[in-house]
Amino acid sequence: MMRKALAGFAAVALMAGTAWVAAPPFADAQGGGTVEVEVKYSGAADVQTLKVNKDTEQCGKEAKVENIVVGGNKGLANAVASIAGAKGQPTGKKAAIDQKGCKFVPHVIATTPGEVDILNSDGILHNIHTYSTANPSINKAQPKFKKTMTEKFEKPEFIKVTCDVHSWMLGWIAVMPHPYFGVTNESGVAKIENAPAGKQTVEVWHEKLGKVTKDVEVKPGATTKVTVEMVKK
Ligand SMILES: [Cu+2]
Repeated sequence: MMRKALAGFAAVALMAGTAWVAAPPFADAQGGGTVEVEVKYSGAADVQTLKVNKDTEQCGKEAKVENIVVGGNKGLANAVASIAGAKGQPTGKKAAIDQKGCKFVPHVIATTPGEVDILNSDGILHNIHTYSTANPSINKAQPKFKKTMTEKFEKPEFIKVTCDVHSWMLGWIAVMPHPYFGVTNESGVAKIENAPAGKQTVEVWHEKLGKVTKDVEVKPGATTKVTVEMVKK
């Protein structure tokens, strides 16, 4: 089923003449396993609270800047876990990030190269501004009537997203080179589905804490758990 869907996607990509034609063959998903990555951080959380003096009806009177979010059991949220150096086709799913309450929701999204929908649930003026090197950077207004803007991110990269109207707004779009990734939830857990079996290296990225790797043996058809500690740089 999955393979068929991916084959269909590849055919569409072929017709569209996109770069995916040159991508290596899809790794055999039937032999894949799940990796459950628990990311821990022993340091203190870093969430700044700022006073808001504009658009308070939608934004509220206070904004939180979520630099380091630590949940119960020292779980680190908003980290991207992936299989380092893996090869694979794009997910074929369009990712989305919303602007809601003058916050990017979720704070971090991860996707494979392609289109991303940038939503404006607030119904006020926002201004998307991305900071990237591999992809062209975007700096454009999203007026209140514009519910969705679709942007293309073709190259793997961790892209910082801000809003020039609301200085505290900060989010990340992780464009990953393959589909074997997950973003940690508020408990610090990310699931990587269908990861290629065998000896692999899990790489964890966090916007403030950088990157950490850990070796793991992925068992086909089973869930392998791994705990990764991040430390302050
Ligand atoms: Cu904004």
